[in-house]
Amino acid sequence: MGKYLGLDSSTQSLTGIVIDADDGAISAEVSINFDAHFAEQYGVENGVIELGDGAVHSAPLMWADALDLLFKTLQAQGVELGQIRSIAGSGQQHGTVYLHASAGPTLAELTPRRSLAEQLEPVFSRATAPIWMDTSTGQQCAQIEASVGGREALLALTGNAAFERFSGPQIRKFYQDEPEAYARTHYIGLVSSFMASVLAGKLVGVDSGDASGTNLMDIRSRQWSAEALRATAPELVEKLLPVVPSCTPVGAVSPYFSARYGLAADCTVLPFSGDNPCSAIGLGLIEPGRVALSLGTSDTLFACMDEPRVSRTGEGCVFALPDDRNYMALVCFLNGSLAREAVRDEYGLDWAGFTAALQATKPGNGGALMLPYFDPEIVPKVSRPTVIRHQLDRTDAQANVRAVIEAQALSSKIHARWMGIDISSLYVTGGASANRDILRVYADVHNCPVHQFETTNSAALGAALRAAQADRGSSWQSTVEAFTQPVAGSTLLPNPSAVATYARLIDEYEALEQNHVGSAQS
Ligand code: ADP
Ligand code: XUL
Repeated sequence: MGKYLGLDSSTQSLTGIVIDADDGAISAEVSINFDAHFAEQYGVENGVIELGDGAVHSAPLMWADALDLLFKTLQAQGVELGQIRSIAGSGQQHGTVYLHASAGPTLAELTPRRSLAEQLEPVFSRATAPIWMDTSTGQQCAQIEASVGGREALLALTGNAAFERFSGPQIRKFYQDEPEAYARTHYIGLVSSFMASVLAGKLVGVDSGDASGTNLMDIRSRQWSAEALRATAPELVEKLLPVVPSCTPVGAVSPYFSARYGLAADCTVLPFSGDNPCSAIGLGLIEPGRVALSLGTSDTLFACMDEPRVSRTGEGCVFALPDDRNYMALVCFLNGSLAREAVRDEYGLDWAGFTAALQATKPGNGGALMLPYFDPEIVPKVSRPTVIRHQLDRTDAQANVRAVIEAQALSSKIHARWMGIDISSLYVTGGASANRDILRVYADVHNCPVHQFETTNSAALGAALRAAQADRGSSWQSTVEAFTQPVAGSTLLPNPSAVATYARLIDEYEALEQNHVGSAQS
């Protein structure tokens, strides 16, 4: 029997997926929505607590509470939890959890007679945890970069520029704002390592996949960097456990879960990792060259890399892949569906009308271009809404539809160059990936086959696949194969004449972007 559980502790919910690695099938899937169950008790809305001035936190005790509810729900659905051989997990990246010295002993002595929430309540030295949506640490980012010798130096060391949501700047802010509470903190973990600690009944270190989202890890050695720690806060090394390898189990599940939910006493726990690194595994990005594109509210492009190339302009992030071998690159374009919907709505179209407009227009759009920053953009960095129409008549609905899609596809090619990857195929997911006329433009711009990929919870699936790979000692290829196949018959091949058109157009688009983006940044 090869059953494995993957958990994903995300912003709004905790999801569990059970896979059967022998059958290549998902056998159970449960999601606990935080607002639906805990809004009043923990004061969350959309899973988070807005504290003003850009500070966005959540409640770590709520995540533990949700873990009880998830196992209870799986049990009620008749899932035979005793058959699960190993559990791995994924967490929203960057969020930090602050614990007292009592955390270790409390975790080791959990009694199945009382809930996790009842027992864990006293272990937090900070009741709330800043999460990835927090933008309150601009000053700390500047201080950390300056202290290690500038942005280039931090990039070389950690693979990433200082980002406000990253754990290091968040820890520094806590140390500066609440020095006494910082001093009382015995252990600092991430969302991922906190959840793994609860499950394993002992403090578990951060894995290298999630540690690469902290501005604290040496991206090459995959260990904390003494220099980055020094630049962040005093005595930090004593508050962090060493970075752990992603693929080595940390031990068996806590007896709490065996007694309460019937998990096998020898069911192992793997370190948890970040949600994006786990998603990369869940989308089958285990070899360089294969690239995934998620066309959701925002658009995200991620890829597997065999070495940690960095984005000098701070456009993208680099994370260690939780296979203890490769790396992943991630670029997030804020104006994804937001921009597509803005154009759709401006011309009173529905998606069928939007698609018809794409079909009625030709690749290259007769030279008409758009810069589609309907909202401030992350990549390229644009601080205020900026929509530029170049040789594009605003009253021409069809040309505007093609222009927004061509802009997004060209931009995805331009801003993926730093990854140094020859993109040989694109695996596309997310709501807008249902639209094959949009995908056709991506196939032609990137000159590679585009495959549709059907998955909703790639992070939880990736975590379950990590558990399976570690337990079976199987190759990554054979582990992910059955679970990461594109939708049958979905492949779109590039059209040579359109490929040639876009190869000419891309320089013009890039020049337009460079002309306008500089002035839109201030
Ligand atoms: P997220 O997970 O980021 O909330 P989804 O991946 O579920 O988003 O994508 C939802 C989006 O997909 C919708 O906001 C909508 O704009 C887009 N979408 C759905 N169907 C189509 C379609 N046929 N063509 C283009 N976009 C679509
Ligand atoms: C990535 C990031 C988010 C979180 C939330 O850098 O901040 O994707 O991981 O899921």
